Amino acid sequence: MADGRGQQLAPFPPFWDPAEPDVSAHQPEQARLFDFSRATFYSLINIDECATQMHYCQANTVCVNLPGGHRCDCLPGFIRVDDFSCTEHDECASEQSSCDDNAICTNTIRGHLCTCKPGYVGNGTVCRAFCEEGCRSGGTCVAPNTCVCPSGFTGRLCETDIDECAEGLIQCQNHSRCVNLPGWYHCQCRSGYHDNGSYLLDGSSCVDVDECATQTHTCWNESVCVNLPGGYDCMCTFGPECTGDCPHEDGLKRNGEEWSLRHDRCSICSCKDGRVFCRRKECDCEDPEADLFCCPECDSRLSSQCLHQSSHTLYRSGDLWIYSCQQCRCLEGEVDCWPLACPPLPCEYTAVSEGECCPRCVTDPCLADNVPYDIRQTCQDPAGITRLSGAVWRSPNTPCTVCKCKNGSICCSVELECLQNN
Ligand SMILES: [Ca+2]
Ligand SMILES: [Ca+2]
Repeated sequence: MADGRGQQLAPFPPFWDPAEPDVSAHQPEQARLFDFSRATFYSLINIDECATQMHYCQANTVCVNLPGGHRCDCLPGFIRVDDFSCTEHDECASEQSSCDDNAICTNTIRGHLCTCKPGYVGNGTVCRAFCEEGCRSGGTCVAPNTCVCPSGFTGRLCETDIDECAEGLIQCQNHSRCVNLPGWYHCQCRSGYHDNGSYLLDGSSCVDVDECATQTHTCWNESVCVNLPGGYDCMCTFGPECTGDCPHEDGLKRNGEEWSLRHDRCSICSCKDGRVFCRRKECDCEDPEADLFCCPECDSRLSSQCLHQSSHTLYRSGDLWIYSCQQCRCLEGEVDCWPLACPPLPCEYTAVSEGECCPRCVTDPCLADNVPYDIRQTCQDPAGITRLSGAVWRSPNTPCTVCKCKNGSICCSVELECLQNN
């Protein structure tokens, strides 16, 4: 038969038609005569399938005739594969198969088959977990539809940056403030402070700017600059200029006077003892007269909200977020974006990781993506050939390995696609 089952060797002879139930009702003896099974039929006529070559026994078996059918017994020392065949060895049971841990092993004659389990893809020898929507931000697909995210990212597909600043995961030292970046964060020196050159991650390398020594102060004539942590002071003790008044915008502001800047109506400045202090006007959202231009966070009008570029998140006027390596801001219903400011790096080699926007320091020049090729720095490959900086070559022994000379360092990588095709 088409399905190869040994028990169904020939169609049942058409001498009993179940569509005629009246046969048994009116002629019971005749019905009883026909009421026997197929097996009984074959045992009665006693066909020897083994002798007549009507059996389906295959490799490494011996056909055994039975009343009403036959059986395929394994030859001594052989192991069953299925009803009709046996093999000398079961690699699947003895764990000698070449199947991946995530493959199903099927024993066959003279070998075995490896098929990747559902949710995994590959040739059976190598099965890799498959994530239908992929993993973002450099995440790794470790199990079907399961991503493991690199540090700094979260979410089902690793699509969400962890805001280390908002979640209080890190503490920036006093003289710095936390700035969130995709994949990480950085502690930026507060105004009046600058980095001493060691660029420590927690901001503890932020030191006071000496405005007096660097001549960046604005002390007037006879007043004396005095450096202070995070700022400076102008001391005027002697002379006709020591009125405490402040020269400002081509005029003179009196000591204690307050005013708004001509080009920035959101600021408020004051003169105190010869020094000008400017700050943003404070916003009181309870005040119905609040200037919404200066205080966008007080703007609750629907028309002032913005829709995030890639999601259904609504932002209020004044809100900030990061999108596509840009800092974006919602202002009265309009989204304004500008490139993200990246922290300065004190190192020679840097690289931008997948999903991130700013480069980070790396020690290995092979991992760096900022190597300026210096033609004087050559490499000697294992065969003794001198390669120029920037040169790319394949090793004759391992053709799937591609090497590159990066400023004196040989950087090799294996091409996975090449390995799979060879
Ligand atoms: Ca972050
Ligand atoms: Ca200072």
